[in-house]
Amino acid sequence: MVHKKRNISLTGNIEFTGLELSAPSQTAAGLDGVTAALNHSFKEMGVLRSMKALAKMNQEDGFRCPSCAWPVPKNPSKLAEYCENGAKALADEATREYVDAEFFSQVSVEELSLLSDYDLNKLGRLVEPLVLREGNVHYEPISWQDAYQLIAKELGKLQNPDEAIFYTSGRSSNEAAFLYGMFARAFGTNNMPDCSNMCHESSGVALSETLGIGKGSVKVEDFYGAEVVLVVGQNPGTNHPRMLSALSECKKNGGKVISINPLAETGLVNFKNPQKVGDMLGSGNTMADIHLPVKINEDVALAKLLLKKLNKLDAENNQVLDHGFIENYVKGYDDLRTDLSKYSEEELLQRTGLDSTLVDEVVELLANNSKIIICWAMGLTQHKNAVHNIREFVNILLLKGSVGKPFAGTCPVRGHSNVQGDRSVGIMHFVNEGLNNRIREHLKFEPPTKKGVDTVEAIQAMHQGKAKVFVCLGGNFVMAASDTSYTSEAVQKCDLTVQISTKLNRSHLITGKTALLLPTFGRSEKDVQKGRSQFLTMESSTGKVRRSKGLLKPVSGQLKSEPEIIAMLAHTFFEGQHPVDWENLASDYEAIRALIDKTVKGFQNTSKNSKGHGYYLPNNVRNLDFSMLPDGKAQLTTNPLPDLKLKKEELVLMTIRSHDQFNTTIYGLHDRYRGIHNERRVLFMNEKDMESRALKKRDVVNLKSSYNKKIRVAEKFIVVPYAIPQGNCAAYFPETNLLVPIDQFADRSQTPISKSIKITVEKVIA
Ligand SMILES: Nc1nc2c(c(=O)[nH]1)N[C@H]1C(S)=C(S)[C@@H](COP(=O)(O)OP(=O)(O)OC[C@H]3O[C@@H](n4cnc5c(=O)[nH]c(N)nc54)[C@H](O)[C@@H]3O)O[C@H]1N2
Ligand SMILES: Nc1nc2c(c(=O)[nH]1)N[C@H]1C(S)=C(S)[C@@H](COP(=O)(O)OP(=O)(O)OC[C@H]3O[C@@H](n4cnc5c(=O)[nH]c(N)nc54)[C@H](O)[C@@H]3O)O[C@H]1N2
Ligand SMILES: [Mo]
Repeated sequence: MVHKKRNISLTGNIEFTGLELSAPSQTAAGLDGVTAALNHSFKEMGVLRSMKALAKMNQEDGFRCPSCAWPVPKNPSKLAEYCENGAKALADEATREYVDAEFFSQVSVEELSLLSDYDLNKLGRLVEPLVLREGNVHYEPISWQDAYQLIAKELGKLQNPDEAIFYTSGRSSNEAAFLYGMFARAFGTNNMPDCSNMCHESSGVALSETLGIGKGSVKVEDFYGAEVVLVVGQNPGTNHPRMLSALSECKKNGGKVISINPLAETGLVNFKNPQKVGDMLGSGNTMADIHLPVKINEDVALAKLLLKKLNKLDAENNQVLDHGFIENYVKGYDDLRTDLSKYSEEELLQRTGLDSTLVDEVVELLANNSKIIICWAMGLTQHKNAVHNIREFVNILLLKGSVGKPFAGTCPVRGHSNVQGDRSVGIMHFVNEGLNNRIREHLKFEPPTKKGVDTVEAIQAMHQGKAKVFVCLGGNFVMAASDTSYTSEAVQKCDLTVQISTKLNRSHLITGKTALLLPTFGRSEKDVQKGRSQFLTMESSTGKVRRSKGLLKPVSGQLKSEPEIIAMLAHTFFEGQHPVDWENLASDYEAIRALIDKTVKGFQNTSKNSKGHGYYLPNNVRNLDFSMLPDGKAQLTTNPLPDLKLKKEELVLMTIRSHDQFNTTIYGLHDRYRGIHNERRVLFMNEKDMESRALKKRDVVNLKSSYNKKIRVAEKFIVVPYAIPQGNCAAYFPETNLLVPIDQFADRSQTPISKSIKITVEKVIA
């Protein structure tokens, strides 16, 4: 698999790294977690730099953790409000390793592409602006001014503003994302795909149409008094470890936690809170009271089964569902009952693959309690019927009256640390009339009114030659998106690609004809403008806006902040002739926040209110205001069962994260909790499926997907027997993204089907 002109590998050399297996861990975090985190930090950052930075992570006067978007509670642990993976994210960003122009003059992009993603990331930070000129294979230095001019010139050449695409990953601040979104609009396009399109877009669609807001409704404190918390399709022990502290608190107060997941993920089995000395010494807390090992993509069947059983119990005593709530706030109850009557309990149970006594235990908990929170992540959002998955779980909350009151509600657990804020301040490919009106009023320019492209459509537009300039504010687009070969062809057709990034990744090698690499600060670094050190703001998963202020000395004097880069690009492009004074915004973040307050609904006096604990953005669900929805009510919905049309030999593959990665950034080669050491190319399989295919532990297989007669292959994975439902299997992303066809995505949210890919496995004969 190679680039036609530059000879770029999409995978790096595929070599095994020495798999060792152990039994999956019984306990998450605890001392092992702290040791792993500190080892990693000290190695990457040095002891002093690590201690200094870790002491300020998630503290009021410090910076927000660059890892996930889980909120910081009101009274954070004084010393350590972070987790193992937060510490790893910090160490990874604040590493002392770097690649400069000298390095790139010696090593070509073709040679670099032979490295694995793990080795590429290890090379370290980008420290000066670089350009890869057409036909060349070596990046060379370029001044910031010339880089801005080059982008402005290429943008100026376009026939139509929709030939440019502006991608955003979720690590940017509100200030940077706001400027970026406004620049794209001022330039004339809504082509603003973002990582959300591959992530929680399905949640946004499902929640907007049922509850009137695309975000969750709970606050972190709601967990403390919840009676039942469902954790569906989410692996918090690895991806949101601080959430385990909230779940522990919930359990301490008598709440029950139910995990719905094909895998018994470690954090949900047992947890030792690294912030509590007692916990560290003891055996930890059993986290999930009940674990339902549902088959992949059978969550609608399970939710329907729960709804049916709850309805049946309610018919007996009228006390299981909240009829007052349904009467006042909810539309669609009769249709929902009619829908449920079409399915038999046996059929639903059989599809889920679950034991009926476990399901009945969950029904009993749901029947007898109403302070219910449902959390979910990628296990629900990355399927063809993802929007249905989420709507069916919202049905449960609505029938129970479990929204708009304390200790209950929806909790889509966000991924990137500011992915929610980016959307709030205007990163979206669709048109928001209200926002457009406020842009006209306060920014005094005419925003475009035509819908832009999302991630999938962006790739298609580039592939068809309809888009020629591709700018990325962070991220690793080529590796994160589906259909790696197709996506890389698409990006390589562009005239210019621009990456505003912290660390080296494969999207810096798979580029347009000309490519720019613009290095920027990480979260933890000090941002000084006009002699004053600045803060930025971010929004957590629960809708709270808070400050973030870095403290470490930047890895290089040549870095610029994201807001400065975007503002100076806009200033260069418009040559100072635009109603927005971009040049001034480059160094005056207070002025950016003042514009956000005026233009973005819900933001108020952000410079001041973001201090300390920060402030919550308005949320209609918390006030039981559904006036924006049909009949002014929350909507129950009916959602058909999915049909993957599996062939007999096919398995359903979910592509998941190991414990040692942040999305496409690979920190290490272990997945400690699942008992995998020193290897990423593994395929988790049910032993019966191995048997029926005559496969043994450690056999090497190729994974093949076949959609619309096209066969895609991911080579060389080592088979590992694992407790996973029959017919299901799992492997890590991004190595498996080349199996997902570009046109296989969720209905309406267009999120790639990364959690239900139909594959066959074929033994590689050595
Ligand atoms: N350390 C670390 N933290 C992260 C990230 C990271 O890569 N590393 N990524 C961040 C980002 S951007 C995001 S979006 C989040 C992702 O957080 P998660 O969604 O927890 O991440 P995944 O590894 O994709 O895990 C999906 C989980 O869903 C389960 N699952 C898969 N398919 C199904 C299904 O059909 N039904 C059910 N019920 N379960 C299913 C899998 O077994 C797995 O436990 O984490 C964020 N935080
Ligand atoms: N098969 C499969 N594919 C998936 C998923 C899956 O579960 N399975 N998950 C999807 C999900 S949920 C997501 S969110 C996407 C992630 O897609 P992206 O957000 O595009 O990818 P990341 O790997 O998070 O991006 C990492 C890069 O961001 C840059 N970076 C890090 N910090 C900063 C910063 O502060 N500023 C700037 N400017 N750059 C920074 C670094 O250069 C780093 O290499 O992937 C999606 N792809
Ligand atoms: Mo994500």
